[in-house]
Amino acid sequence: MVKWKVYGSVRLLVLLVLALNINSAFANTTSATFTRPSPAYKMDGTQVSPDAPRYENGEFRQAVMVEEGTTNILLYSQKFDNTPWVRGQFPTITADSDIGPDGTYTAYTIQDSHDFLYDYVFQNTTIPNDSTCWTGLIYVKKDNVTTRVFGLQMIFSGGTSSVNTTVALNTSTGEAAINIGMGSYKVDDIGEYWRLSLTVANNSTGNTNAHSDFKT
Ligand SMILES: [Ca+2]
Repeated sequence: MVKWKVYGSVRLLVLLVLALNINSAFANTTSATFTRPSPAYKMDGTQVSPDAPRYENGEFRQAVMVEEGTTNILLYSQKFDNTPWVRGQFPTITADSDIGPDGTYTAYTIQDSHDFLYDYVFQNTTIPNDSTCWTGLIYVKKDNVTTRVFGLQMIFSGGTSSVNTTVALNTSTGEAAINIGMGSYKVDDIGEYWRLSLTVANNSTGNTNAHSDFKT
């Protein structure tokens, strides 16, 4: 296993994704309707109620965000001290210890406890045996630490050919790179946070367990 040297803590707010229910519709030429059966999140992590459109800054001021339907399959995706989440190497987790990207005091602090071992938090989820692309998304607070490498990882296993991908993020500069496996990633600058997402395809070889983790 690759060993990353890490100091300090990482503050983050995770919204792990996976999803469905496409649901935006514009009715006719004289009036438009918008429906969405579940809550959604703006770029800054603010939750928006069902059937309420999300407005983001676009090229010509505010615009309605329309995306493909998604469903978050992770449980307690902003509460890392709840049962579905498991700690590896036992990092210290402190709930509601900083301001999150949505302005609420709900960010968790993950305190790294080993310089030369990963400290990680993960959750396992069942996924279908197909070639669906899955996206993990996490908000990580910016800092000036240049020695830390933060990782977001997805492992699909249980079949004859597992998938294992990690994207590493420099929390100081926002630079990122895939350092294990194959996939695509994106980093958005959201005020005090980096919004890091990783998209990885399953491979129809029998993998039905999705391990999602973040680590330092
Ligand atoms: Ca560590």
